[in-house]
Amino acid sequence: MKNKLIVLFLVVLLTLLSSCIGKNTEISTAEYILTTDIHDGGLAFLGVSGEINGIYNPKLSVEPGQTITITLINGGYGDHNFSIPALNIETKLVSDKGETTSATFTVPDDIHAIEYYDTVDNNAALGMHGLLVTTGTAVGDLSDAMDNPVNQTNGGTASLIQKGGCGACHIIPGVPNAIGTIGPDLSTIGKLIIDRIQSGEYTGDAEDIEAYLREAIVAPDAFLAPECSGAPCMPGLMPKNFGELYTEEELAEVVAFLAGLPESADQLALSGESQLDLGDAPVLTDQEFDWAKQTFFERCAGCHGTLRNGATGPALTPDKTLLMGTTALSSIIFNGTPRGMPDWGLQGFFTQGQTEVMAKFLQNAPPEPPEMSMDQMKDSWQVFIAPKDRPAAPEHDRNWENFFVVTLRDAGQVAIIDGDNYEVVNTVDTGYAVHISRMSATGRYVYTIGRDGKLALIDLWMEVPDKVAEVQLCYDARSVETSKYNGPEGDFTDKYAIVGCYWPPHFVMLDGQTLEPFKIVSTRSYTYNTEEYHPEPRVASILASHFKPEWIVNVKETGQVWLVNYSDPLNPSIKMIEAELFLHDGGWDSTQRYFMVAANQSNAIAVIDAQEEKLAAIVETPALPHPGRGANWIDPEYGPVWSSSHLGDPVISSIGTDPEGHPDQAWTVVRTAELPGGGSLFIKTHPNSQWIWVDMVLNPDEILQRTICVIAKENPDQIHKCWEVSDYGRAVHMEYNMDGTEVWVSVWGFADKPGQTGEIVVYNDATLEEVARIKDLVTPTGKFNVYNTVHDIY
Ligand code: DHE
Repeated sequence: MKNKLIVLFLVVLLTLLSSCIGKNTEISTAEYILTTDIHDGGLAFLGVSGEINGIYNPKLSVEPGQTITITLINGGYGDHNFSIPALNIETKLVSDKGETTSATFTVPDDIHAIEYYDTVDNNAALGMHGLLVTTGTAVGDLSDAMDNPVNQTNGGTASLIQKGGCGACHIIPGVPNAIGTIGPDLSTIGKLIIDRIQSGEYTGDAEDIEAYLREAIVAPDAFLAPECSGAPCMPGLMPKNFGELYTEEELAEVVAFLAGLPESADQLALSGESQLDLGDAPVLTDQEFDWAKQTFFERCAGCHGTLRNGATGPALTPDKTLLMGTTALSSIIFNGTPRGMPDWGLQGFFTQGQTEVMAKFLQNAPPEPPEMSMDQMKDSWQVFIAPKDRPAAPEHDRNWENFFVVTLRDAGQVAIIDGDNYEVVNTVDTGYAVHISRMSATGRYVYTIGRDGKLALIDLWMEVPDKVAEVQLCYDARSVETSKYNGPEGDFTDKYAIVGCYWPPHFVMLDGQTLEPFKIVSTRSYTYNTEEYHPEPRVASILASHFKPEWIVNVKETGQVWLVNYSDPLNPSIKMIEAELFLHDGGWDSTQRYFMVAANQSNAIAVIDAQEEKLAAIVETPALPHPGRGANWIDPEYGPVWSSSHLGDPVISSIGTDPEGHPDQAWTVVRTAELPGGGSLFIKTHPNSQWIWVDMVLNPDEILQRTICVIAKENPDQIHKCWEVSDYGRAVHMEYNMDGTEVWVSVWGFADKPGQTGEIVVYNDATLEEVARIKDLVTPTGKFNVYNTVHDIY
């Protein structure tokens, strides 16, 4: 109390003195009074009197040529000083509460923004730093800096940060839409740096906060921050051209602002820079626009949506992309992100120029894609061999139930491979960027769906298994399933098929023997939680019930699981179950009563009780679950569990699935096991196996991309072993053979690099030793063993 009174007395005295000074001098002088205080669990300068009164680490406005006096009153909490290292200014130390010190200096002409600190001990790291900013210095005419329209706005610090597109990757308080989670969160960066420099982990050249930030901007790989939203920060993600993009003045302003965080955010808000004028989208030539439109549809719409409303990937509508700007967008497109965005540039799919064209395209409104009618579908429908002309029994003596149907993604084909001897039995043309295959209930027929919505029907009983029919049902599809029910309500074995489309958003029911489409059901409807109309609710995974004539259809954007009863297929009854937004992939639990589906962007697994036809639970999980169909196994402690891999967090998570035997653990994550990295798409096991296998195919690190790991079921908290499957490409998707003794892993190579197009590596599941390599396959990805796919064994 006594000290506070002393401070108050000194403040009054100094205020009086400064007002006297003000009367006798030119307006080119100013004085600021600061004291020291505790703030937000650290220390801070606290403004005293005038416009900075009560503001922590206030921005001190100055003018070039002005004479400034700074007075520091020790308000307690140890020794302090006031210092501006860039101007060689440092007051004497004040050790006792109430003790004052001051520094007077002239503001140089060539500064725009500069930092002040308390350089005693680690007071700066604890929060004692702020900004000295020249008033009236506009940030220059930004309009010709680059063609990002945000640059043409009000020219403040927020505009500068938007010019670099920093907010696309970083959380930056005070800057509109700066909520990116690709790079480190910068909310308190100004407070962290000194500690980091002193910690010994730092690998760059900086010795103070300003130099650290400058280096981080112009030479981002000199030191990688330890954490990027829960994952290790990866080299190469941040563009290296900010040194060219920003002028020296601009760079200094951005650095000064970041150094002053979080307090500088409040000041930005006070300055009225909380809104930016988006301006117009960048202009593309007709040729550029057509290229970007087609390429977006082929490569990007799967995750971001044809109308770009987002799902597996974030929304890319102009209200978001204009704020991100061309630089940030093209960097993300080129380099990918640790959370699963592919590195299209690094992989060689796009040149730097093409990524910029795509970045500009994304700042324009998305073009409206066409619908597809039943007539159009029927026009594309072809039956090559009519059902009556097909074999009545297998025409070969191969063990066709142990065939693997392998997606050759970029070839637009599937390979049918004999699982007993690894011979490629046939390679069949299917759809563009072919995605998955599912089998009919007997296993005799294979249904393969391409991203172009083309469905191919393959008969495995033919002497040389081949395509017997095909049809196109939409422009963009991911899923297909068959009717598997045979029971009191009828025998639907090999009778129907269903295709789920991304665009147009609908599903189509077809004759299972001929692929003649007979029913289209639109999925356009209302989001389950807010009842808002959604123009593009895409059909994600579809699974067939073994106990009812029903398909489980997952409608991604409205968050509904539809139970579609096909017993009266022209008049299907549909039960719509409210689940969670962003439903994607999933599979049955071991009893095949509960359907477990990842709501990936919601970080949750929805559990559907297919027997009672209701939602059983929403299970919160680590970030971005992506299970494929998941993995069922018996946990030594918690009994039956179902595990998911994750695109976001570097873990696998296991959920209890036994409400009868283990009610306390049912529908909760009972275990997580850490992986060396995130970006995992698939996990797999088999009832006969002691292991759970998992990939990390979308990890940005090229070693981890081709590494797989196994976890022992008897010691499930940790990895048993990880290894590289190849010296090129990516290791993706595991599948067991029929009896669960071998595991096949795809090496997803490069279609245009002979010798590295891709292969399948076969492992002995018991010993984890390599058994065979099936070479020279073109970009193999998913593999579907006939027996396991029919019976949903995973
Ligand atoms: Fe897939 C399953 C969607 C990218 C390989 N993928 C699925 C399913 C969906 C889906 C909805 C579930 C189908 C089902 O069970 O009925 N996939 C999508 C996308 O939207 C996404 C993210 C982006 C895109 O543009 O398509 C996408 N998928 C990929 C790939 O890049 C993969 C790795 C290689 C490829 O084929 O292009 C890929 N997806 C697979 C595989 C499955 C799959 C192998 C089936 C896993 C299983 O074991 O059942």
